[in-house]
Amino acid sequence: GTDEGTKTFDAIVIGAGVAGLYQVYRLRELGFSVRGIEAASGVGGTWYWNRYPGARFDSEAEIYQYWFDEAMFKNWQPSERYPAQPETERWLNYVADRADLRKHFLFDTRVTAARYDEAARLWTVDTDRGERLQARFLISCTGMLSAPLNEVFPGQASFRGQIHHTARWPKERVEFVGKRVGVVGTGATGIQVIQTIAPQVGHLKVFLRTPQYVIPMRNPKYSPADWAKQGARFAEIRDRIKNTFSGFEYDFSNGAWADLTPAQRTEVLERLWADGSLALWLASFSEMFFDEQVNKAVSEFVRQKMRERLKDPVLCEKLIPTTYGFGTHRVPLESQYLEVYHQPNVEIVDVKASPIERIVPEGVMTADGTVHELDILILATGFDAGSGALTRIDIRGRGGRSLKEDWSREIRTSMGLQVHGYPNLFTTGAPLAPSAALCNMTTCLQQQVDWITDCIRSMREQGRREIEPSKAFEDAWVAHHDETANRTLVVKTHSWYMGSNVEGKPRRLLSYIGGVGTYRQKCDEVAASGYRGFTFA
Ligand code: NA7
Repeated sequence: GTDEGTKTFDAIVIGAGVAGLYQVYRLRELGFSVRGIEAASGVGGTWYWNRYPGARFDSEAEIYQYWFDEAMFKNWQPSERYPAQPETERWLNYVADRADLRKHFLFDTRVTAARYDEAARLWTVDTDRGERLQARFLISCTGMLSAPLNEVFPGQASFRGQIHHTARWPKERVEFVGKRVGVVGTGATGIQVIQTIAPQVGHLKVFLRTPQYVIPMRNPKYSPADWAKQGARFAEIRDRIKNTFSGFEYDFSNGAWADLTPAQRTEVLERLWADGSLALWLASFSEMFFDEQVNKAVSEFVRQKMRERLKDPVLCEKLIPTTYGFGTHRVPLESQYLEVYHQPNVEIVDVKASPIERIVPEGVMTADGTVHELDILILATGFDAGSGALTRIDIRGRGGRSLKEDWSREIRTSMGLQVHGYPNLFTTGAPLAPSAALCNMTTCLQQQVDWITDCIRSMREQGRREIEPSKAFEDAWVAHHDETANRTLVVKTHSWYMGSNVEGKPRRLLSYIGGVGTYRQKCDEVAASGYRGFTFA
């Protein structure tokens, strides 16, 4: 069934980010032929594209790691607890070189379409460079937050200055000194940009719609001695993060909220606040996610911390959230973000009261008719999360069915690993698995890649050529996912977690919220049962 001149592989992996690199490594180790395809010019995925000023992760360097090579871990010296994008991009290049992974990838090549041939049981993949490749298995390592929302406003093309979405930041240096700069968006990304460029710009306008609960990051430098200590804990860290709620080292271990006195609760919150990590969110009190009263109390604790820094009641009014609870969407760590608003050259434009209507040659026009004149406009407007990276490829499964069409009605997967109707397609970072929303990404992505790799290996052992989750299995996973999600307050808050940041996107919590450890167990049980719920050919 192969066309003349079409190259055929055991597997095609889309993406050379954290997941794609590891997926290629694992399959090659087992002797499978693999072709990786990457739209960027280099490896890194998220850490290739997100070059905006201030980009960094909120996972500790010792957990944002691979676990397949202990010496690789030990020989990389992170400079600090939360390294910035350039260092993380360098790290992924170090990994790619050390494991000799680059040669398996086509770079500067975007997958445009993928079609499953039911008779041949092969995927045919087309690229924007006109290549056509075939493989038994297609594995998407396309990232959860990689399809940027960069065409947000009418008139963008008419803008006379520079306009940059944070996830499409140019490699060339952008000069801010003396410039009139506007930032749209105050999610985790916008906050990092704002706090980083505010000291350089001439004038900064923050187009603010929804304020955030923020936690000050504590980001100490890591000396070689510090890293040697982490290296000595390699196996301990690796094993620990597999089973926590969020794939971080810390976990809920402060006792039940109801059992503690108010003073004891405050003691816990103060201690985790001082840690300057996401522990206050992901390892304080799990009741915060379910119980309105607990959530209210923790939210008020965070608000009070913000008030103490902001001082000015007008700023408090604008920058402290009141319409949703702490932790019901992504909590960003920040460094002097709130203090930025004390600078005389920083101005808040309330676009809740008066939304952005269009971009004009001079800048941003809001509904009240004001034109905000700018030299540089930064769109920190986020992503079509979870589903977007896949629906931007024309993926066709059984009977020519289209993933884009299917997901325009309802976003469904089987444990985020496969989709009914799309045999031999495996997905990582996909909807309905734990991911960026509530997981340290390296933890979750390696677990998914390991599961996929074990599945493909077991198919080879058994002489099976096709795998697909049954409709019943998928229904059951979706039901379990929804039931878990709907017990939480997360589903009541507007954000990309729910798909509500994209017009017309069907609502569903995109990340599984039953816990990383629980999810792993469920995946392992399916494998141990001989993949019950999946059909083979
Ligand atoms: P987010 O978290 O989706 O944030 C996008 C921001 O852009 C958010 O503040 C939005 O306000 C704002 N936005 C989007 N469209 C508009 C319009 N039309 N007008 C005004 N404001 C707008 O994206 P990030 O890139 O910050 O973070 C994504 C994830 O990447 C993050 O959670 C980390 O896990 C890594 P809104 O809240 O919708 O009112």
